[in-house]
Amino acid sequence: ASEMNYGEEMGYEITGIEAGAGVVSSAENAVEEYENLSGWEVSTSSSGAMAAALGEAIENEEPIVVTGWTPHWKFAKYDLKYLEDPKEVFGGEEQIKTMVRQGLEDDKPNAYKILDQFNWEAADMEEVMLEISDGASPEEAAQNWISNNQDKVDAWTEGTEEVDGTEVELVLVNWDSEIASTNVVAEVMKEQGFEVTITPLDNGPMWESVAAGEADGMVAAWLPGTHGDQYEQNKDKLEDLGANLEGAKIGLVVPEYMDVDSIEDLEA
Ligand code: PBE
Repeated sequence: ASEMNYGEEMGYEITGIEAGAGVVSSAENAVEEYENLSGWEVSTSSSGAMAAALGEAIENEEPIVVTGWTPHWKFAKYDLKYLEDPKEVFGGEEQIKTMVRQGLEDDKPNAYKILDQFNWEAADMEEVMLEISDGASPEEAAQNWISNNQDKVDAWTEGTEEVDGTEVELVLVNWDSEIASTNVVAEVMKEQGFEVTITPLDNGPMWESVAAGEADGMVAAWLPGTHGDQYEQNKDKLEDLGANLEGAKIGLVVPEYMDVDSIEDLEA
């Protein structure tokens, strides 16, 4: 266990992100399940505010615990570690999956096929995220990735035909990872002649809008754990197009310089 009373220094606060995020619910469960976290709170704000707080703490070598996830650019920029989670509150390795509305295959077969064939790796997503965190616009970072990875993109559009202005609406939550993936898919579709709208929502409404057929689809379903509840509630009204990325993960993340390795090391 740590010799320093990090809890007091951090005001017994875990720095969270958007209130509807799965990783925030998991962090709240962790506060319930780990006795040493009794009296701690998970603050909610936004992914951007979390990243800013993390950067500031690191600049001052202060302790901080954030709700973190992989893929994310923060691991490329800072020396960070996941805290061990012996109670497995945050679950194991996850997939990011693509969900579309029912009827999309009949209505817009080429859009459906691109979404079905979209898949990439954590390193790809991280490349796009890092460029955005360094100041590029999401569209610009997406286009740069596309021009450097034309072979992968060709596999996503294989067997599809170009269209003339067919509208497609994609939904997302403004998490850095999903900004990257959704913009890459959108730029690829635009090159194929689609008119793509990207609408940011909260997590629950993102799932519900696809289930209700108001949006065509999303590439932001973290399963089986993070969005397990949303999936259960909406799965009968959605079409699951499978994984677009393997090896995702969520958990509590701290700077390497902190003398803690496990959630159980955090002090009450
Ligand atoms: N995240 C990123 C989301 C899923 C994608 C881990 C912040 C969440 O916790 O719901």
